[in-house]
Amino acid sequence: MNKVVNIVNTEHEKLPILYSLRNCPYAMRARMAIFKAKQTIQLRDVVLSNKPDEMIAASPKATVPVLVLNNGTVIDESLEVMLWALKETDLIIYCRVSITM
Ligand SMILES: N[C@@H](CCC(=O)N[C@@H](CS)C(=O)NCC(=O)O)C(=O)O
Repeated sequence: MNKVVNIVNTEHEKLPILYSLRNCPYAMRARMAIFKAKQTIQLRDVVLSNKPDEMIAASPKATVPVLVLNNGTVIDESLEVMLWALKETDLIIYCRVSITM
């Protein structure tokens, strides 16, 4: 199971932030990969008509999903978020197969 983050302590502040949108298929595939890979992130659901300034600063193209890592790296393509999530798991093999087909 993915770790449940207690938002009362400050541990969550060290986690990558995923700006997401519940009914966006690109954000869905990013979240599914993160879930399957058991990665722990802070999930920030956005409203497209009122995108957070921090998200636009991180990724001026302002589409979701956007993943901001602790080291400041920004991943703003859903496929790249999937590859980041799955890279430490056996699931990456299936991802590579489907990309090269
Ligand atoms: N190429 C992007 C496409 C993402 C995308 O187009 N997301 C839509 C929502 S499903 C979006 O953020 N649109 C911005 C807007 O409508 O303002 C990816 O795969 O990450």
